[in-house]
Amino acid sequence: MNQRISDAAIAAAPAYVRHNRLKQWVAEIATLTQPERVVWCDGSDEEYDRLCAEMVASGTMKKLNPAKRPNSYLACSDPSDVARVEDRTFICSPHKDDAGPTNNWEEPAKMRATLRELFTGCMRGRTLYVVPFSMGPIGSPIAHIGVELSDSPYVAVNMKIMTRMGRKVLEQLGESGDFVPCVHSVGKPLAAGEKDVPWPCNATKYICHFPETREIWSFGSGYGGNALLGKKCFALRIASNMGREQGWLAEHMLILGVESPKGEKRYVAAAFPSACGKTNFAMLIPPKGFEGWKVTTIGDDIAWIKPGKDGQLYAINPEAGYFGVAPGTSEKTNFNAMATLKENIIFTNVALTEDGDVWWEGMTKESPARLTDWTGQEWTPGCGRKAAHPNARFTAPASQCPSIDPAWEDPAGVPISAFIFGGRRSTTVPLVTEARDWVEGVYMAATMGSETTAAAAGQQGVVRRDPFAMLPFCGYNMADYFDHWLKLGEKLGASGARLPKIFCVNWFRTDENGNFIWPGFGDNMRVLRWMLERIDGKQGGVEHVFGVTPAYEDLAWDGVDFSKAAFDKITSIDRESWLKEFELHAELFDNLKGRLPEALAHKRHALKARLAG
Ligand code: SAT
Ligand code: MN
Repeated sequence: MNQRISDAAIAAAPAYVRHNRLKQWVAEIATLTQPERVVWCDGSDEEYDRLCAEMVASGTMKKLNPAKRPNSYLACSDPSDVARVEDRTFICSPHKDDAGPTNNWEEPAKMRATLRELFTGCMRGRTLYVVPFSMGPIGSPIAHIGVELSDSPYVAVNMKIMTRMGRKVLEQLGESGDFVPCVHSVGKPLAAGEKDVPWPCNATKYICHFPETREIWSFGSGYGGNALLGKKCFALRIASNMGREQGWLAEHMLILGVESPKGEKRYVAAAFPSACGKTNFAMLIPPKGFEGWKVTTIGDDIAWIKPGKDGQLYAINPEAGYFGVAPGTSEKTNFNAMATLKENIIFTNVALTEDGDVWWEGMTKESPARLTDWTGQEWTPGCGRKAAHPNARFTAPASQCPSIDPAWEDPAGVPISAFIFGGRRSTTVPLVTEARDWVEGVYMAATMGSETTAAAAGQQGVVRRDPFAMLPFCGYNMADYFDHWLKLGEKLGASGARLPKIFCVNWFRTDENGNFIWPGFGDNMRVLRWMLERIDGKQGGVEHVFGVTPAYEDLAWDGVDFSKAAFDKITSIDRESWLKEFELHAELFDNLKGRLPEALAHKRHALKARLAG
């Protein structure tokens, strides 16, 4: 019987699959998981249409009204499977210290035994999809390949949008190319004749990474980063390990281009925690008063950054689509995203309108009079429930974005002039601060804090340290990660290359009534412009305790009424709050002690002394 499954898995491989090790591995996993059949995905539109049609027939997805939202679907998940599960995410490095105190760790052999048990027969009654994917333009020296074996057709179709997926990847892989093996199961085998549920999943969940062998195993969830393994699991947790070994960076960053009216173009990369508006920032439309300025999008979530021959850092977006937060997205907050969402979209956990379109909180000022909410219940405006889940998402092809940068598929990547780090902080952290040097910038990024959001299961709105917005995504010891950043800066600096400038921002400060002070969205352009002018040495700034900040006059205020009083409020540095903040930095550092780079401990002392002084 097992031999039969293994033979069938190999027999199912199309003739263009020439990679024997890959075929062997697929056969092995098929033997372990015992699927009904094995399908090798070619990534074609026909295949996508067929899988979607099958999911419509099985009740996993609804086809939206083609007159309103052509070629688009709505999937609603099980209410228990709506976000990343950080407490079920494991880094299984040989030594606990290599995962570090900010990751869950399990001994590789022990975790393998657990997984072997869970995966045995876990695909019974289902199809195993072989999903080959490239993170980054196929053939780019910055790109890397993975193969996900999944029993979820929802995963297969999402991977077609989110990555370069299918036949062309296997052709690139050839007979012996390297790939990251990713195994995924929703963890709900079907007995003979058992009827499936619309969103199969399992209460037991494991999202496991083996940095040493660069493998990913995910069990029990069909949602987002738990299941689309190219994203957080590969492009951040495994790739951060690869980057550390090979001298590059895998970061939780958007990448955007800015062109001035004079035609000068620069690219910046910006890190914010999940669901803090990265997609909005990446697709920013310059506000009134910025005529002639242009912002273009390379990526909205992840950046792979490698040093070029000239010592400069070049970045690609390893993804090919956006898995963006729907609630709060509107023509006002993100016009380009709304334009991107017109057709060919998979929506997850948003509400369905009576005419077969989608809706979510914040999409329009007035909510429709009647909806079917994400749980399938009838919904009316006063009913007291949200129509869309707060972590509802859209999966959209990047190529449909009106602000897409012409170089977004350039295999060489784009040169990065600045790194921006931002948390969600209602207090304490000023609008923008420029680090005076690389070490100071690394310190700022390392000590970033943020209020938690619905992207992860658990409590929302509590401040936690989220270094580099990588807390849930760094695949090794966070202290070693800081060290990697410091060393890379040192090395590039020594080679004479001009390092990107580092800035820290906070769009989220609130007033006494809890309202945001900074308008955000398009107005972030004002801050962005100041940064670019600083890079070119054309702009003033005021030095304060931990960096350089613009004076009111340094920002361009054309087209907006933002008073000096409001500016002072949003840029103020409260001594008491900062003394407390430095204590929180100390707590983080203490947690990482042993491996924490000395330069950061020194920096903390120096900054604190300056504040006290
Ligand atoms: O990890 S997800 O891809 O589900 C979304 C996120 O956290 O940014
Ligand atoms: Mn993210």
